[in-house]
Amino acid sequence: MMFVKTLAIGAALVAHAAAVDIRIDVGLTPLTFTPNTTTAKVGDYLEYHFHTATQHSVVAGDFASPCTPAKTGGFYSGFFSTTGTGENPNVFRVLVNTTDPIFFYCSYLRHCENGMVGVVNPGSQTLAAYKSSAASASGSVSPPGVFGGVVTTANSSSSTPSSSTSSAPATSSTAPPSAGGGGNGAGSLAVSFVSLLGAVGAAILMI
Ligand SMILES: [Cu+2]
Repeated sequence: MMFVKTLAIGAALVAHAAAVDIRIDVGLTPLTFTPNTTTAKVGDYLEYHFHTATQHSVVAGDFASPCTPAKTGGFYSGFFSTTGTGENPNVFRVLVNTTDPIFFYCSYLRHCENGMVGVVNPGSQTLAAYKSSAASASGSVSPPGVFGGVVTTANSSSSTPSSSTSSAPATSSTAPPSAGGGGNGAGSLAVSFVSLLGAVGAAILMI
């Protein structure tokens, strides 16, 4: 009964922990989103990290009309650049509220037409198809102002994913020794149980 209760609590914890921050690097290599294809659940956050002194942005678009903003919903980060080293201290965070495909592009100059596009939860509409029709788009449109997400410091959110990815293995590598210690405890318990059985056996034999 207690075991079942523990399982239920464990499952609840897992369900809570399920929403994740999905890091997408912008301009890490020229005219790219990395990754440019990803999957996300409702409740996850897309977190765009901007690189390079060249300006970039991210705009949610419609599959049918590449390099122009989504007609409903969507988001726009505004333009970001860096001093040339590292990433911009600010990130753009977008709460995912659908499992439908979300196409997005960079609206700076001809970056979209030149293939700086990405997608979350692609379906039958592929990124390759979006990219190829973007190549012949007549221009790239930036919405009038930032919307659909939050510009925030990367401090908490960017260093957490990177340090948690690097510290997570450390945590799990420290976990086995302590589990091993527990194992040893269980082992000595087992040994004493076996010796107890032996003693009982001996006692039986002696009768
Ligand atoms: Cu760009």
